[in-house]
Amino acid sequence: MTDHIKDQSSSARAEGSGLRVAIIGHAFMGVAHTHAWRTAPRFFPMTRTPEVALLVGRDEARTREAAARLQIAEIETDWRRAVEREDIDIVDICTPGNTHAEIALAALAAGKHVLCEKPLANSVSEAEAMTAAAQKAAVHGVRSFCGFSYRRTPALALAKRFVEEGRLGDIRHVRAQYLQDWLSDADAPLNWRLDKDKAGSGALGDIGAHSVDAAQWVCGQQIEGVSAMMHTFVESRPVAGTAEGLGGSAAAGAERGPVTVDDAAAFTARFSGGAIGVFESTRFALGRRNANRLEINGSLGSIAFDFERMNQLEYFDGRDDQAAQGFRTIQVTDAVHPYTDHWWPVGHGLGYGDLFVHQVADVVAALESDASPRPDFSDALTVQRVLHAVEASAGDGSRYTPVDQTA
Ligand code: 4PW
Repeated sequence: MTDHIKDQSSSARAEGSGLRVAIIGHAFMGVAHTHAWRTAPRFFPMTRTPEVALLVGRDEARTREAAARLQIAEIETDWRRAVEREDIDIVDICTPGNTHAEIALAALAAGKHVLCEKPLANSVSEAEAMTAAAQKAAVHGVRSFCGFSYRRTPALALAKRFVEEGRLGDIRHVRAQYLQDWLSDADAPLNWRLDKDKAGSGALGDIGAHSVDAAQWVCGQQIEGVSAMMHTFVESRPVAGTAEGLGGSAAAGAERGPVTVDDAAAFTARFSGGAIGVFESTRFALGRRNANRLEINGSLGSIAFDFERMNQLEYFDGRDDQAAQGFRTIQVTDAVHPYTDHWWPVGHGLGYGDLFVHQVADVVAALESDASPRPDFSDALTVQRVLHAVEASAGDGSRYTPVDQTA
């Protein structure tokens, strides 16, 4: 392991040098990130062009197949070798949460910039260690970044702009729901997202983390306290199929194994600026495929966003003439909107994969200016602390006040 950190600041490196990326993990997020590193330079100006140089996976045959499909020239089956390679500038961690800390700490110590998928880690202590290491490496120009990709949705970035411009006034209510339904079928097989040792938590960390980050970022306030409930509807599932897929349905009668995480989480929250919040995360909202929603009510106005209509933002201006008041739908596809001037003309809109393209564009722009891309590890640590508080508040469910039916 390198005992010194290579100086990665702009003054130390060759001008215009490219950015060679090692992607660790080749499932859903590995594919999304590969797409992004390849596409971003075609739409966003860069002086340091990223190149996906290496794909890392434990299983050699599956990693070779993925590399061929993704057209990546080299593979490694041990992330440690990838992290130590002199010809790698960025380590992009697209693996389950139980591996994030070990890989990120080694990469930072080796002087590599790190992009780590969310949530940052499976515990606050891991997230704190990663943040401390990132702050130490930052002295040498090494940057860290956590992949809360929904911040890169133009409509959510516009909502943040509206809050910062004071269009909503004082923020009073934050209402965040992340609703999916790929686990509604009790015979959908187990995968790593249902294993606490790998995922850390279930719906809370996998999708609730996005809601926490987006709410704090758009409102510019941090969550200071929570009161929570967590629940598991289906306690065992078929041990079948690949360990990665989202959903599906295994043959009836297949051997079953335990689900060790929450299927759903619900919590109320108090924000640092005085707002109160209501959060819901579930993968059992039958009919809601990827309804990542955020509504904010202020003293002057409101916004409402639903990822299932990701190119739109609902906006209510309380200062409109009373007779004309109502939520208006903004098509967030014009050049005046965040990110959109780099893409298609006249309202053609974007998709899920483009959020990761924006993420890469923001990371590369930050590296070119020696800035720290956001959200960095310290931002992600605030999310980790909220997740921990939600789990502590929910506890074993015994603290939930029963309704006295006899009164
Ligand atoms: O963060 C990801 C979400 O955007 C999750 O890990 C999976 O993909 C499930 O929902 C989406």
